[in-house]
Amino acid sequence: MKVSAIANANIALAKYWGKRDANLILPCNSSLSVALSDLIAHTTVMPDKKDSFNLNGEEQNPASKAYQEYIASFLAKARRVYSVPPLRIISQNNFPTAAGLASSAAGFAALAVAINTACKLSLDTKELSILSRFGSGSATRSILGGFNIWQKGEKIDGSDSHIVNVAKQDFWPEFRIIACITDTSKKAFASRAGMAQTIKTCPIYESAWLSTADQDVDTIQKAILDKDFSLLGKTAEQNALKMHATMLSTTPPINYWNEATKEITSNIVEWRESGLESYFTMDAGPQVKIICLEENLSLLEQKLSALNYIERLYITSVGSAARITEEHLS
Ligand code: 2P0
Repeated sequence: MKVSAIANANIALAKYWGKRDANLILPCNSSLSVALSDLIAHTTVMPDKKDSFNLNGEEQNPASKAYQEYIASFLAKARRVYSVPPLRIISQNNFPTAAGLASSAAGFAALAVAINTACKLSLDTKELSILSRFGSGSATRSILGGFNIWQKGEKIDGSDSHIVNVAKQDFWPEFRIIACITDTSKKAFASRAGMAQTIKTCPIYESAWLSTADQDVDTIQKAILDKDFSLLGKTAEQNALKMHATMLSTTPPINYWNEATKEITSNIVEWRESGLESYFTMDAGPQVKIICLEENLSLLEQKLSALNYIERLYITSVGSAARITEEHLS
């Protein structure tokens, strides 16, 4: 029997950067994200003779490093806790994969939700977020719609490192996220390796990042609940820049910035100074995500469209929770 699920990508307004336990995928700091309405992973699972994985129409080699590190490792961890038979997994993203757009987050959230139904596990939201975390840390935050915290937790078994909802999808209808795609090639430095290298070599990881990361989550949570867009935007932009400062001061430097990201981000600051309020954030890739309110969207879209380098703009609002669908992939 086939079971399919859909999950939305999320972007962190307060980022996750660094693991306290690489095997269990437990973070050093809490993070807070918003679900993106139009960036979606669709995943179908069915019991089979052995595990296999097809991503975006391409059969993945089970001996490859990526398959072992992500799919095999996820299934092995899931099977330590739950009864999961060998599975055929088919997954498709409607946006670029592994380019800093949270494709693994949406993909593993959809996979966890599909497995929950296929294997009759009856998991609640918290348990689903822990299962999806076995695949990728940021997937913890793609189980629910709206605005969500991935609480870092304190326990060594990770049982308190899960999603906590801050506000539901319909809480802030005017909130918009524009994803500016500047380069769709796979990233040169995978975030998993990048985080480990940052913890190992970055001299400012503790002082510039860890000492303020959880405080940023609290500030942004309050800004969401108060609908204080300026406080939210300012804190999110600063948080992203602090994360990129730790990346850039890692040895060797992890640099996700290109000419386009520099042009877009400096324009956002300039336009803001002249009264057009928006803020930027960037993840482990050269795409720039801009947050704004609906009232400024069309002017921003117009100005961004006139810039060089942008390959594509995705305009999204606040997205929904991961869910079962009757549409199956084959
Ligand atoms: C985030 N990123 O909070 C941060 C910001 C990238 C930069 O979560 O190793 O794919 O699978 O837990 O979740 C990307 O890292 O890493 C990420 P793993 P993941 O969105």
